[in-house]
Amino acid sequence: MKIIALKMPLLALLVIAMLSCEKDDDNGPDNEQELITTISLKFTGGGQTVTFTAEDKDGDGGAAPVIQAITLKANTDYTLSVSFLDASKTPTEDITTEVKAESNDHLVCYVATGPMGAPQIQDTDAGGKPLGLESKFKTGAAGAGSFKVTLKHEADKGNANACSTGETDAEATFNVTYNKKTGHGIPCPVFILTQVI
Ligand SMILES: [Ca+2]
Repeated sequence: MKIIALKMPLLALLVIAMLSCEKDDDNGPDNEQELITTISLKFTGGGQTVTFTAEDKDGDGGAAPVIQAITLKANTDYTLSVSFLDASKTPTEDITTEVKAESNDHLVCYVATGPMGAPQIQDTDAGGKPLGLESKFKTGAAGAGSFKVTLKHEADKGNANACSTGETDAEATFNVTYNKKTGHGIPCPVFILTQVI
């Protein structure tokens, strides 16, 4: 999972400002930095709503991110709502609001492997182009796969490979299990640790 500051230009300006000012009594850059520590995925379908998160509270380095394993029902229509949070603050700050406010500069990209259809983006930015905070998809047969979520900044939405452009604000890859509708309930989520790239 990759976690970096949401506003790199702001950080760069802060650094320049600090270098050019000998006396700076203002708050340090930590108070200005916007971090995304957490990607939260809310799936609604098959008569239930389930939420899974990928979280790295101390950002790059330090403690490894904790990425929950996703469990969904096979052959089921789902809607997906994704949120980006900064859980290093108390209370947790919802960065999704900022993503929406600067919707033209953001694009959420998804890569699914295994029996899961590619999510179809349902929402648009201020310019009518895809945003990706809301999407829907249909799961296939029972099985397993992975699901990568990436928040891109200043991607070229006119590019056929828009998700290959721009900068990455946050990214995580979840393991996904698709269960048959057996009526025996769903297994408890399995927590795994992955190393920061
Ligand atoms: Ca970390």
